[in-house]
Amino acid sequence: MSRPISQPELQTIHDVIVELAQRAGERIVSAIDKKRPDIQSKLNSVDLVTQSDKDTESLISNELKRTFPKYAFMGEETAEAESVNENGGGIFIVDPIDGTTNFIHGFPYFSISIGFCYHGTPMVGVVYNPVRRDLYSGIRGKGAWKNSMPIMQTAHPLGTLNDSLVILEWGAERANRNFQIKKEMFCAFAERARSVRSLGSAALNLCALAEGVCDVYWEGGVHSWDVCGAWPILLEAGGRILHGNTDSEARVDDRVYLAVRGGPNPAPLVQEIRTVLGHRKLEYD
Ligand code: LIP
Repeated sequence: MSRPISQPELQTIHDVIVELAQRAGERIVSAIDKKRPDIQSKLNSVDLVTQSDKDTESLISNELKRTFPKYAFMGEETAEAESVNENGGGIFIVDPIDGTTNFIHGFPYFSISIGFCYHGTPMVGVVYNPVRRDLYSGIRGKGAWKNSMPIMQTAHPLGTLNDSLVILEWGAERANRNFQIKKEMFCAFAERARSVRSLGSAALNLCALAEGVCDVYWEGGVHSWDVCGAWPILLEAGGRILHGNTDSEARVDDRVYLAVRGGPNPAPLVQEIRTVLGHRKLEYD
């Protein structure tokens, strides 16, 4: 059995990645000011990457490998396979720009997301929106913060879907069974919820739940780098992240998530969403 990781070590990791996310953010914002980003497509025409994504990942990976050589690194732009439990130890999981499409369009909802997983569990996370200069962070067992102020769990109970603001994302698929399910669920939520949002950054969506400004997030197809940085933030703010297809607590690489904000009495809302989902299951390799 390897040793548990100590709170002082988690705090050190937190402080380093906060500083790094802010430094990366300044670079990304200065790239916006200079020119339209250089865009390339990955899986298809809606799955995009820019030179800023690559440069930012390289800055973050160089710094983390230099500062914490004993821990592994996985980033969206360089990962060859998704593995969150590297050698059974610690791994940094990074999305250099979560919300690349928003970044390309200048829509100010994208973030640098840096998470640290230990034995497959997200323990520390930072999500930084460099346009709004909103910095969210969390350490498991210690708390979550926005711009250095503690994020307090709301006392406002979760209600029904009818009382809820729901986030559903479209991802990078446009013509398969998963996309069909997302279309059906968009309509189902639109009919039943107070309203539906699709904002384009999984990391910031989970932070919106942590702050209590949205109630539900449902998405499939994202990866551990999209969610790992925000994971400890939402859990420390009292929220829950469940597998999107089953009743179990989610693992960071499940790729299908149903998350709810903190607050008393989440079970009836989760049950209502499960009933609306019915037989629909999003499937990813
Ligand atoms: C994005 C996610 C978003 C999802 C997009 C994309 P990226 O991350 O955060 O929720 O719907 O397809 O994966 O690719 O901008 O880092």
